[in-house]
Amino acid sequence: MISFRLHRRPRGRCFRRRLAAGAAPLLTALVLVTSIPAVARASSPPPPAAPATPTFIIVNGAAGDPAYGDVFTRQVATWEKTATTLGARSIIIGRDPAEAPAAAANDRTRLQQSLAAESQDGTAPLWLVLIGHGTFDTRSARFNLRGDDLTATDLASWLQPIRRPLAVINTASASAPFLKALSGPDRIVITATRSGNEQNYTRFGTSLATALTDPATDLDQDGQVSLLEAFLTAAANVTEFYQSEGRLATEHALIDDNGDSLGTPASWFRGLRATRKPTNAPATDGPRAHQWLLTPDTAAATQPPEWIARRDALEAALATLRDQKDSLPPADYSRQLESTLLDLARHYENGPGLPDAPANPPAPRTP
Ligand SMILES: [Ca+2]
Ligand SMILES: [Ca+2]
Repeated sequence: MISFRLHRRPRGRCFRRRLAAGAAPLLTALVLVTSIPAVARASSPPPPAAPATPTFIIVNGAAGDPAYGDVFTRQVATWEKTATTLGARSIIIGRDPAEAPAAAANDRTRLQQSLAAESQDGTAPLWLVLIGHGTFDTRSARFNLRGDDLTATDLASWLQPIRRPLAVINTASASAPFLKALSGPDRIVITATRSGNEQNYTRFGTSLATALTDPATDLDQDGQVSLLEAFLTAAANVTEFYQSEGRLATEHALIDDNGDSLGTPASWFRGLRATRKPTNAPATDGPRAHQWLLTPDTAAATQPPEWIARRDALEAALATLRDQKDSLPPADYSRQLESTLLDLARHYENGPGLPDAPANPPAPRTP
């Protein structure tokens, strides 16, 4: 049984190991902790740490050509294995033979029914992974299924009641309109393309599945692979493919994890932090997706919920402060940054069971 809160980064263990090894003073801890990515929506209180089981709904889209069928089937198998590793429940749609009893209802209906059967509330993450082809007719984006296709509007309607943490990953061509349609609070949406007009076959899906099991995907080398790291690694590999082939890239993946309906391409990231945000976006994308782990968070699983909640709140305060950097007087920003980092450093240094006052993380001040 794995809860969403336990799917967090094992910063405590890594950080304390660093401190113990070097007997570093607090200032060193402050420097080290600056590498800790933070939470996207600092204003949101951390959800309760009650145990819960995530669900992966993995959709094997219509292949068209049998060669694509093999490609899609391999991706589905990799995602299914990831779900198993996380202790999650997995539901596969579209893989069974079309004549099988389970496929008597078409795949679109099965997806609708599967989503309707999911708990709408709680802290257990719901993952929806779409693997296949997509199309766009200048008005409506579709994900191709056996039988009736799935439109972005369909999916938005079916997901509307879902208040659980939700990640939708659409690896198909012409998938970008799904991001705008599905974006919302506590949701991560990843698409293989930046517009509906990118309708060529996408390599992002294969690249993402490969990234799930590639040790190099652990970009910050903390022993865990996050959804953000997988997105960035997959997108980078797609870019490298087109460059090495001397071809114009026909796909540009996007991620949105702050609910503003605006996606951020991988090329806007330096390391794990986005250095740009879309015009009028309230915050950068990425920190939230870095908290969704694709490998078990064994370190966090051993920490008391109170310790994890405190860590998350401090990271949230840090993320908010970073987003306010350009609007704060430099001296104020530096002072608040130092205070927050020191609190976080004390928290990691003390570990569970020891207080690290102040009891509440400092709320970044507005200018
Ligand atoms: Ca990592
Ligand atoms: Ca966004």
